[in-house]
Amino acid sequence: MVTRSPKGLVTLYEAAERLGVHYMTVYRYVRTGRLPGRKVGVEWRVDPADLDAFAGRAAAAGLQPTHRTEPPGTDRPSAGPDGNDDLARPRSRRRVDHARRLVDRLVAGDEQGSWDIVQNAMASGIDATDVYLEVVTPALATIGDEWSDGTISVGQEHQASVVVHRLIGRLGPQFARRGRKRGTIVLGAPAGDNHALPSALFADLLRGEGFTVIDLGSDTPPASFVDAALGAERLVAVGITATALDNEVAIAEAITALRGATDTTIVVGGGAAAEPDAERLGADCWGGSGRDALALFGRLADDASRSRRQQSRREVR
Ligand code: B12
Repeated sequence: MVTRSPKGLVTLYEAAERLGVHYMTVYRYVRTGRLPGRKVGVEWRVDPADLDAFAGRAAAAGLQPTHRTEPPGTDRPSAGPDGNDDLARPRSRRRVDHARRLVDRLVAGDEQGSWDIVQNAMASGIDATDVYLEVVTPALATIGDEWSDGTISVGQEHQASVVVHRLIGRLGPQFARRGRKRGTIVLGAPAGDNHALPSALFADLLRGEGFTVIDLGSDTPPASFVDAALGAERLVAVGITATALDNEVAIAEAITALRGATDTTIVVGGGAAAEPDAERLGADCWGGSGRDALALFGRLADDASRSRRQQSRREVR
């Protein structure tokens, strides 16, 4: 059954079906910008015209993918239009679909099996950041889709979430950086949002970029955002992680409380928010997710340290 949004956009599942590649391959095309995608809520959708253009480029490059016949989960290689993807590689160099394998182990609640997949991915040269962004995040997106279409149960989704928390616990030390920190980021999900994994994972990515992170986790009361911001050393920004839909009132309340007590920069990000939402709710900006969000916090830290330097020069004069 193909799920269409009102504008005729198609899901990543249908895009994968049409291209004859694995779901995870299409997800990667979209996340890396090779295939234009739009977020509807927290799910990606693709315009069929973009899909046709993409398939045309693949055909022109002599890499027209064949139709998929294997069930999901097999390690079928995939093709891309840039001549630099899996079908173009010799068999020995084909990339194992770590994300799909991880889905299977997570849904089974198998921590050791999940950890083995993470370790295999790292042994094959994927660093901890890419394990989060290219393996764990797409695996969770698949689990969300499978929960949504009834393929897996709520219990399996919960079990998978618990295992991911434990994977994050094990991977966390990989993101420790020595030396002077770039400043502090306060992160948390707004009140009523029970998703703790997005900020936990993003906190590690920020730590890997040299930040101190105070992660308040899920369901954070506005006053706790304020307390954390006021107590933070060299605060760069407060990031509000929005994953649950229809939770705008809580996001706005957190922003209002922060505005009343601090002059910090407030960034909204995560799967349930989009740029116009963030601005409408009173945030300074929308941060997106993944590498774009990391780059944004990097720019904010650079701006903050520039203005601190200017301030101290003014004080000297
Ligand atoms: C795990 C999970 C849960 C777990 C959460 C467990 C936990 N401890 O976190 C539980 C089971 C509790 C849960 C509950 C619900 N969930 Co849920 N959940 C998920 C799932 C599978 C994974 C979420 C996740 O961790 N993703 C991994 C993170 C790393 O991915 P990400 O969000 O893209 O992460 C990036 C950004 O968040 C960014 N980032 C993080 N913080 C910040 C901060 C700033 C400022 C910036 C700039 C960026 C940034 O960095 C990350 C890395 O790039 C998603 C599926 C999905 N597509 O994500 C559904 C999903 C989010 N849930 C969904 C739903 C519907 C629910 C429930 C309403 C279900 C229900 N009926 O009870 C409840 C909501 C409860 C509530 N009030 O919050 C829907 C959301 C609605 C939609 N269709 O858009 C999804 C998309 C599933 C689906 N496909 O339908 N869920």
